[in-house]
Amino acid sequence: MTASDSYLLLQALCDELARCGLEHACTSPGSRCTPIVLSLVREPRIRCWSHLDERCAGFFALGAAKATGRPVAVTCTSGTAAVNLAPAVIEAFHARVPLIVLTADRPPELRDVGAGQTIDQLKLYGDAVKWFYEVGVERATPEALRFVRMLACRAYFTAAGQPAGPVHLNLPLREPLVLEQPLPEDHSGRADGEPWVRVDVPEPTPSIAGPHRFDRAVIVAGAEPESETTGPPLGAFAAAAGIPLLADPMSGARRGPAAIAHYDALLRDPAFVGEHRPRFVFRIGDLPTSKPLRAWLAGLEVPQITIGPSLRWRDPDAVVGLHTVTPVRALLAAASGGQMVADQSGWLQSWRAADAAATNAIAATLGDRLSEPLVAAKLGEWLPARATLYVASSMPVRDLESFFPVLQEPPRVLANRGANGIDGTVSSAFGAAGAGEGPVVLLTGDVALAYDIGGLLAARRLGLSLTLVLLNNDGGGIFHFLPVAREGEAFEQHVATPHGLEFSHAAALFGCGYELAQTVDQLRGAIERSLESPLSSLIEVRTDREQNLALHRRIDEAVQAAVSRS
Ligand SMILES: Cc1ncc(C[n+]2csc(CCOP(=O)(O)OP(=O)(O)O)c2C)c(N)n1
Repeated sequence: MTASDSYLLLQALCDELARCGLEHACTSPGSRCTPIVLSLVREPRIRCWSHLDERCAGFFALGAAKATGRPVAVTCTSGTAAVNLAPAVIEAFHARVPLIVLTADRPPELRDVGAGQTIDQLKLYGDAVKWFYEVGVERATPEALRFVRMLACRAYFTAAGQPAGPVHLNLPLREPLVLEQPLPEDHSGRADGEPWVRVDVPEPTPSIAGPHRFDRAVIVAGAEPESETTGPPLGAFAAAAGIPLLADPMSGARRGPAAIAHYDALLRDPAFVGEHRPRFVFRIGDLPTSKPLRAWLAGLEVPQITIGPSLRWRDPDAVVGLHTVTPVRALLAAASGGQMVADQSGWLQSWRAADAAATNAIAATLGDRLSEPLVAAKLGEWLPARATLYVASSMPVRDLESFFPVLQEPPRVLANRGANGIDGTVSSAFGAAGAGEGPVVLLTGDVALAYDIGGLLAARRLGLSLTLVLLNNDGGGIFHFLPVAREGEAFEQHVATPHGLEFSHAAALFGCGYELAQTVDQLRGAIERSLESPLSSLIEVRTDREQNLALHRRIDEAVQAAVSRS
């Protein structure tokens, strides 16, 4: 076996991935992975994004795959490099994001004998991949080339198929790792440029018989990989059917006259809950984060039905009675095509009146002083529909759910909510900025930013434009909402973890613009300037953890008072 064999097989693998539709790959440096990296880089249809750190590479690939809805490849060298991809692989598995992980490895004879940078990489990610395959070390015979082409198609379509997720190919490579002579031409692919194998999964066409009515129903919509195509018809359907739509911004469905923005605040109010008992619940996408919403769903003794393109068991309280496995779009098309009798009972109007009262109470409580909830609300107002808002876990994603307004054409909202980690947030947002369309704004806390500060390398090295809006409360503000906040100094040092970092230095180190915004107008101006700029910028808003907790409490009280008056 020669270097030509490895390169011929890898060239076929990359050609085949590109034929399937792969457009983006992330690389990281190393020796053993050289043939994979060079083969990806030499494939003109694949754009390669270079990273120093595999954790960043993995999350960048994740963000790119989320933004495009298509598989993205990520490769790395052997050893702990491959382990550093694990957080992104696990997030991709839980969030149904298609990734193709190509790890380089030592060949079998160099394993478990003390060879350098060699660990057991077989099934390294356990059950968090849809498919693992240990590729053989082969001569590039016509049969092996054909097999590798089939393998590439299988990897691509397995990652992309419902539910989407990561696949892992482990690629043992023997030395020499660089070519000594030019690679012979390879014509082993299909002559028409098509992939070796195509996969045809016809979309089901559900039929809904007879006139249908959904009195006193609600729709709960959470994060959904296909939010761009399901969000708009869902908003329109709910409005036509007169069904309140409790939609997390990540669902893409917080839009139109049936969307209820402040369900998180409304469902904290026992009086409101008592007066708004539904008869049906339709659940689409992931469960939203809101604790009051989850508790409310858990306590309802009414039929609850999930709708989604694959069977998933997102029901920690075991209250769902029917899982309807069908693409949401197809079902909505069938329902809208039939005879629909809208709920005329005033049910939706009652939810809307309460939501309007909550909106006013929140606006009055927030005023125009910069605060964490106000930033979440304002980003909704300011960002154009073509923008993507990437939101960090912790309070940013919760505040977005609680305070993001109902809009006609909202921006797309993405977040790493598969496993709810704060790791890799910056890199994921850069991945979305690199591979997706339209400007990307990241809303992040300071601990999440500090955690993935190395992700900022993508700004200058990869020439990417990302607007980072940093809510800096010097620690994890979320923990003040938990009972552990009573634990004094131990809480402060070991849970809240203040760090005192001066983030303008980080911006300077990584070649990002920096602005400190102290008023709403300054923040808006800074965001507008950043959206126009080809460079990345960090826009910092300083807040206080204790005051943030108190503000959230005041908002809850104001909403309850307003709703009981309405
Ligand atoms: C990888 C990972 N480690 C730890 C946690 C636990 N965790 C949840 S929120 C949080 C603090 C986040 O702080 P920050 O990003 O500043 O946001 P804030 O809470 O202030 O909104 C931590 C450590 C996590 N979610 N993910």
